[in-house]
Amino acid sequence: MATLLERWVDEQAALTKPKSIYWCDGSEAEAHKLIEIGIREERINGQPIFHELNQKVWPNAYLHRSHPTDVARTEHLTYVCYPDKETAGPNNNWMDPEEAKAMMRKLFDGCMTGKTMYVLPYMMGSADSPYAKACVQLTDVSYVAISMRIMTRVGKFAIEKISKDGDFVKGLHSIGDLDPNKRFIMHFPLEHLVWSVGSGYGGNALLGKKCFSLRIASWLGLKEGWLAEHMVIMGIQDPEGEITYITAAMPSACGKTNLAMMESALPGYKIWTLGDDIAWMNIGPDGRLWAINPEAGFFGVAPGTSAKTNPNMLRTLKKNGFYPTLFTNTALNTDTNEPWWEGMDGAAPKNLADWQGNKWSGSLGRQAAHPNSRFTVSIYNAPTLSKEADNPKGVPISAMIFGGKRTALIPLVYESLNWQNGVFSAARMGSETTAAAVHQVGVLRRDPMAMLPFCGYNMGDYFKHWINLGKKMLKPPKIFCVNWFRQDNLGNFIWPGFGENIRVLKWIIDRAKGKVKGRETPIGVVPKLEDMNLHGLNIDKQNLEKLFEVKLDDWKQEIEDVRKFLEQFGDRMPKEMWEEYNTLKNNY
Ligand code: GTP
Ligand code: SPV
Ligand code: MN
Repeated sequence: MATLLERWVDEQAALTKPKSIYWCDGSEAEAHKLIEIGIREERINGQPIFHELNQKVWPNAYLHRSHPTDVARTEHLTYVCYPDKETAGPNNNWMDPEEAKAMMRKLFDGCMTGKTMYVLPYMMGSADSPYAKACVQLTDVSYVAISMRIMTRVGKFAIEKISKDGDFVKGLHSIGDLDPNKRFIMHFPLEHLVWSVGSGYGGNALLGKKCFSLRIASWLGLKEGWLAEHMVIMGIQDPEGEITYITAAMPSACGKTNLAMMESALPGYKIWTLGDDIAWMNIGPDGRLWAINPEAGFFGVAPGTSAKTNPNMLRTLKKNGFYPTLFTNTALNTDTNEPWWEGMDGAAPKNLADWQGNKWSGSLGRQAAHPNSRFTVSIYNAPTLSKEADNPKGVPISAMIFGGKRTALIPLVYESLNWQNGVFSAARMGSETTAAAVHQVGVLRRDPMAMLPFCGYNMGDYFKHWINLGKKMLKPPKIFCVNWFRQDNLGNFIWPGFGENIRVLKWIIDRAKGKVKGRETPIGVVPKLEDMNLHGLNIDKQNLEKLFEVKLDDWKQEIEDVRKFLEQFGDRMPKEMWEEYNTLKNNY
């Protein structure tokens, strides 16, 4: 008799009408087979799906060029569907579930004709973790199938878990005809279901990532008492050998991956990586907050990645690991058959093909690699991988960091006064937009907890959930805000960033352990300069002061902007947020 899973797959096949169905098992042989199919058979826009790169320098690595209109998440085409609009909140596009399904069914009808449907049974979280979830994604593109095999744990164990639990998270994906007018990413949180059509790009198409592990999981977290967050998980080892675990939330393309894999510029300190994008956090039996990374790979921004900024990532990308490594929309050095992007070491090679495969002339200031070009690589390739990365219980979190891209106003680092005050600091966070989504880049927008595009329900309820969880924890993590991106009068970043960020992390763990005092300001505690290790940095006094200044006049407009943002949530906004708002306002 057909299982629940088989029945569901059959139903989707009846709708999408593929020529064949292929059940993925996660094996190494399968990876080779899928890559071969992507090189020799499947086409997007008439182009092969994969191009084999120089295997001597980049073992097991392949270049993928997407359709030129399909290069980033499309937030305006992303919906959450509940029977009532209020539950989705002003932070989401909303559609009635029945209406959405009727529309999507038409787009899915026969969309896999002549194609293979790949069935990917996978786990988010290591299979033996009580916090892990079993899922299945269906897709009609080998690129998506290979990417899911890198980013999640694909294998039979997921099928076993599904038959034990009788439940799984369902994802149906088709690249469709790539018409941007027929591109939709639809979430049905009440049914643990995602339907995505018309895009093959990362967060639109790898449904285990933003769609499930944030939008649907945040809803499950609200119902079940946990948090699904857009956060790095990392361990910071100090010179005494003690490891402190922290998480850090930053909007897309604002520095998470670089932080998670940082090579410390301070001797004696070492970073251990557990995750670079998503954290699921539960209150453990000891009353502390414990975090697991549901993912198993990195889908990282290529431009700016170099031996200077992120040597550990280059080691990761060049390692000959179990899984293939993919580059998407980078440029190609046509002499050496190696990937290339802006901000890689050295000058641009003489003969480059741009991200669309055309000869690059370097003229008109056009970039050779797409600004949102990315790599997909297994976390198990990382030399910084924490030995706790697969611990089913996760790691206990001592501090949480929230950071955005702010060229002015926000200090390098400050600490909130307590949990409630910290939740407010995170909720009023703003950041300048990046190329990770399709929209105008460099515009300041409010992005609470770096979750604006990913919170799968009304953010008023989300803030309340954060406040409530704080009350349930015996020892809530300390909350900090950071900003690596403050600029001087000439528009240069003041702070060197990358490996030097360890200086800020050191202050953070020193504070978490109660080792240093700070200076109180209306927004929280900033470091006293003498407590920051700044040896060997070349920042002039005026700029140094700017990094830590909290000027009353400058904050007026920010506070006004925050009020407007919070007001959108009406009476769903918890009173604690307004208490904090009024305290901040009255301090100015
Ligand atoms: P997503 O994968 O979209 O979630 O991005 P992310 O938050 O992981 O950002 P990532 O670490 O990939 O960095 C994005 C861009 O910011 C890259 O071009 C980096 O080179 C740059 N960047 C990262 N850290 C720093 C820093 O400390 N200082 C400066 N100036 N730039 C940074
Ligand atoms: C992000 O945009 O935050 C990413 C890339 O991590 S994506 O998978 O497209 O969401
Ligand atoms: Mn991200």
